[in-house]
Amino acid sequence: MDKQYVIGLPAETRIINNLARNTVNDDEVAGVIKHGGVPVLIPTRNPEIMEHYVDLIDGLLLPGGPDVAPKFYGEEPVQNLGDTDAFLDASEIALVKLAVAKRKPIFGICRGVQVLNVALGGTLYQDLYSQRNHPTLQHYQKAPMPQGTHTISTTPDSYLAKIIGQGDSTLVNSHHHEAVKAVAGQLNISALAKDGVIEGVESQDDDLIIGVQWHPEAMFRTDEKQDALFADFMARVEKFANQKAVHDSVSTENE
Ligand SMILES: [Mn+2]
Repeated sequence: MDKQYVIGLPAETRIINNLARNTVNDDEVAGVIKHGGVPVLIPTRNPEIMEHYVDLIDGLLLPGGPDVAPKFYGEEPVQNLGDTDAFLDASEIALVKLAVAKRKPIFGICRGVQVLNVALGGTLYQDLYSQRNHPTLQHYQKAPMPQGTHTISTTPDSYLAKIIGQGDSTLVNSHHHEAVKAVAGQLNISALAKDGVIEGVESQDDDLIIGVQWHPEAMFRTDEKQDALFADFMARVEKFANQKAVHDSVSTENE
């Protein structure tokens, strides 16, 4: 990659030593840097200024984090909903809508796949175990995060299958009790767990959006398939940035 591309990572606000701190997962930062990206942290207290950030970045990485407040998809909170942060939700939902409008590629991880689904009109299980009528696997694993524990089946001919392979044998880690329920209209399911829980979604007509329910950032150092997700993200960022550069130069010539 000749040029270095700027990747925005929304920051979760956490109270550390009695101070509110803007935090990102250093493994996600490392995955971006490994593949030539320049990560920038996006504070999320002010949803109304997100357009400025989307103009600054070439791609958006939506990280893992707390549950999504169900008011954003028209539901009341159930008993087993976890911690939520409506400022984080509103900021990330704005980032998704703006990134889609401005054709900046998105890579959603865990909470990230949930947020992008909600931003585009889908819904979530607030808690798989109390809301799902099927036998459900252990999706909040007790194994260390770098270790895969359940398999997924990629959708044949999906874009995800091109990255990590066709078939039903890819082992992924799992650290969630929420999951995509109704898939947003412009997304397709790209992967399922063996119990039917949705483990990946992607945009239908292009490769602008990829989201996975597991944590590739905890696995990419030792697992080639998970590393390929970060490599593909940066390749998509480069492709869309080049398309925009061609579009902008044509627009300038016509002025
Ligand atoms: Mn899972």
